[in-house]
Parts: sequence; C-alpha cells; structure tokens
Amino acid sequence: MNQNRPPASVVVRAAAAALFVAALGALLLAGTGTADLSAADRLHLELRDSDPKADSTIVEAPSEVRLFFSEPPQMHGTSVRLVTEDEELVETTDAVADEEDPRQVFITPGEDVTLEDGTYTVMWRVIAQDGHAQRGEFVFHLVRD
Ligand SMILES: [Cu+2]
Repeated sequence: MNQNRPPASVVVRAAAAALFVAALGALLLAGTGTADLSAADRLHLELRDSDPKADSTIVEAPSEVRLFFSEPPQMHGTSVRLVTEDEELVETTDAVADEEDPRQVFITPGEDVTLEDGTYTVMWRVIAQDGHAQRGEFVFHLVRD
C-alpha cells in the first residue's frame, strides 16, 4: 500500500468539498446565466399532448390532428404527417401554427379524404427556436363501431 496516501476520511471530505463547489457553481450559473447558458440548460422542445391523443381510440374521423408542444417550433422546419396502417400518406394541409397559441400545430385532412377505420401514425418533425431538431411519432385508432 502507498503509505503517503491520505486517510480515507480526508479523501471523502475533499470529494465532498469538490461536489459542493461544483453544485455552487451550477447554482451561480443557473442564477446569473447569460442568454447562451440559459438556452443550453433549457429543456428541449417536447410534445406535451395531442388531439387525438397518443394511443387513443376514437369513434369519429378527426377533423384535424393537433399537437401541443412545450414551445412554439420554427414553422418552416415543421412537418406533421398522417400515415395509414398500410403506410400510405394521407393528404393533408401543411402544418399550421395556431394563431392564438403558436405552441399548437395542426394539420387538416384534405376535403376529399375519407379516413377509413384503422390505426394511424402521426409523424412529426420540428425545429425548435434553439435550432435543435426534434422528431417523434404516435398512433391513434379510428374505430367507428
Ligand atoms: Cu434544444
């Protein structure tokens, strides 16, 4: 054994002190962070909810598919697609941001589109204000009877 090694208790105290300093540093950064730091520390944009809801079963064809994000995405980088269980793309409008709450984005099926009963996948892709791309998908089931 290395006789010059400090006693274990000293090592633990030093580690605790280092942790404390690190935690204090993080607190200071959080409290006084510049715009860059707060942007980097912020949670990424996420999908909070949808209508129809993920994994839900609905009994009427939806007039729209609406996604509720945690922050307004950049619309030029946003796409929402509705895909049938046969992997066919449903004709819809482009994704539109809600005028009153731009965190909400929706698509509307084309006027001539009849949605048959089945499982639909909603595939979304957005670019957040911070430039980070996010994507995801969920399904809902349309069962009229
Ligand atoms: Cu981000």
